[in-house]
Amino acid sequence: MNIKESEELFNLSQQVIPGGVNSPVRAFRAVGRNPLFIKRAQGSHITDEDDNTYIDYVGSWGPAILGHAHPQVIESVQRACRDGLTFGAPTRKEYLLAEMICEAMPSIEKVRLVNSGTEAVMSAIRTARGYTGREYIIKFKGNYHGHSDGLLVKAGSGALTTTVPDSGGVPADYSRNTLIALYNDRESVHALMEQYKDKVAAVIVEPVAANMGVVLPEEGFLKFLRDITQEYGSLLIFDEVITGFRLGYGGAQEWYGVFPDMTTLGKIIGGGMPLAAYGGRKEIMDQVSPVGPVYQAGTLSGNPVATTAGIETLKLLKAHPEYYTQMEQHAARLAEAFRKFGRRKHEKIYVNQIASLLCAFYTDREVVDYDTAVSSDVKEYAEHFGYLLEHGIYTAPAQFEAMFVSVAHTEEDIQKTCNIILG
Ligand code: KE4
Repeated sequence: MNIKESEELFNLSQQVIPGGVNSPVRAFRAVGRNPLFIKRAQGSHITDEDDNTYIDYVGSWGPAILGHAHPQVIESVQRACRDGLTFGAPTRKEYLLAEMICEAMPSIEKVRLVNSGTEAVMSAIRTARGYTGREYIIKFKGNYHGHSDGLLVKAGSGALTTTVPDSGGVPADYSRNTLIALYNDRESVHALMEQYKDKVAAVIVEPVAANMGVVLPEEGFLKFLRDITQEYGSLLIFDEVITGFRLGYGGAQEWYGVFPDMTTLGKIIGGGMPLAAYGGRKEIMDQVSPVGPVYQAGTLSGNPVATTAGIETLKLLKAHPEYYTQMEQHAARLAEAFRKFGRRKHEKIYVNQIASLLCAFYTDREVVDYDTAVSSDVKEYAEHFGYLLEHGIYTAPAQFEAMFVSVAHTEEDIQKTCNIILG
């Protein structure tokens, strides 16, 4: 596979950008290769600087649910650009997109548009603390909510519950108010709530975990979180940056019928442009400036070009519920191909799949939480990743991510991918 241009660009890029990338996972370090530099994407395919083309199952980590460069989205964005890129003033489109989000997820009565999932989660947590007057946040081991200081934490060496920073540059004190529970482990949540009682502002959870690979909530786990937060007067925050409009038009909260107090969104709602959001009940969101005392702001928040891409994307998803059925069927076929590969080669493979999200873990254990997810053999993953890439299939360059199927993946793409998975 000729990747000369990518190699050259990678050498140059590392001189002026840390690791040659603007987000660590893109560096391909987890799969022991140098990254490909992508120059174009169309539908279900991406093309690198050496004109190698791949069937893309990363989809920019979720936003490209319609496939890349959907003509209706592109045309509307081009038109919007001609009216100016940014005004720093309220626009009709911010209202329209906010209205669409509230209509899709009734638990969201008011929503604030921001620029990234990190910013959405950071702001949601600040709002939860402002609304409750409490300081502690409970998150789950293996859940990722962006890179704000208070969330880059790991279990402290002593008690499981307290945390220490999990990144350079984060003062120890910043992790003091972040507690860690175990995904799908009700007792770990109950113990924390009992210990911290009326000091917990919120529990934040990925309703379907997609940052330790894909791990599904066990039967009743989300309902348990809904009940226990209500019991202790804490807020429940669903981080739906990945699952929002991905599992279905109403996200994980519609899929599971569990409705949080606050929701964070990103990726799909920007249609590929930098746009994210946090929202919830009116009395919570009215804590946010300029109405309430919780400050949050942003020069490009609700940007007219980004909101155009988001509106067009959501319009297409809403008008075509059949898209979700198609994506789920295609994802199920890919999951079965990975399982068949596992059985045939006596490899250890365990696959989790829900809607258009899936992940193959190279382990013989059932992957139901963080510990079973990390039992996966990351070398096996890297090896299969390399085989797939060299045969034109672009999957996540790290085990603890997800595969994303889009509307643009055709029957032919799926069949070809299954054949290559099976080798
Ligand atoms: P961003 O700040 O990257 O827009 O969103 C942070 C975030 C928040 N919540 C969830 C559930 C997320 O998955 C993310 C970001 N997802 C990663 C993929 N695992 C983005 C890819 C990357 O970091 O380059």
